[in-house]
Amino acid sequence: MSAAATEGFRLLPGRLGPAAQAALLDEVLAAMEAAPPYRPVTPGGKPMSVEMTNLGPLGWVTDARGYRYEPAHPVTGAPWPAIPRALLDLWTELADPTTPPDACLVNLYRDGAKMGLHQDRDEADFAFPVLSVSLGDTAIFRLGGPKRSDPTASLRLSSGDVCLLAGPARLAHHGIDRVLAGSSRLVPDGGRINLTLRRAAPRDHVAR
Ligand code: MD3
Ligand code: FE
Repeated sequence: MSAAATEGFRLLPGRLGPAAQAALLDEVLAAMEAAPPYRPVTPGGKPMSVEMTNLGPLGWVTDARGYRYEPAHPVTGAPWPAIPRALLDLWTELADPTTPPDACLVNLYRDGAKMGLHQDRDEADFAFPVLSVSLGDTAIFRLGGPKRSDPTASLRLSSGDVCLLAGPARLAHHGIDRVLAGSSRLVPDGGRINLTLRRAAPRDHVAR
């Protein structure tokens, strides 16, 4: 991995044990009943292969109008479900002890889904880290640097792994090359769920 990408990147393998993974998955699956995963369309008009939903006051969406954070599900119009306590506690411990996250993007990778190399830059303040939790099948994750042309490294993200992106790593390019189908039995009907906790609004913004 390049030095630029490594600075501020922390992988905590198996940070959640089997019982914590199962308990968190139960909560996320219940939330997904209220806020069903859907296939977002890029501003360029291409449906993504990853299905998405969100938890928390704000959720990341994309459509013909662009990338942004919205307070409601674009299909149902309902507010996003709450972020599970276990995730809020993880953020307080690892990301920021005082400012809570206001968005949790839920990425559902079923057969063949992947995510191209990109940066996360739709948030107001990049000083806040992004915290990721992986559940289910193992992903082949690609991490580069601040420039698209920077060298990249390939890493595995397995169920229970937690990943913190802070400092220079916060603006690193990254993506999911593929998911190893059948590598975990956690997710019903197979696949992978990735949860990314973010602070989308400025530090002083009060969610309502
Ligand atoms: C590195 N998700 O939702 S999580 C995304 O596994 C996203 O679903 C991937 O990229 C997934 O935007 C990767 C790990 C991750 C998340 C955010 C990052 C890595 C990151 C932000 C900056 C750099
Ligand atoms: Fe990302």
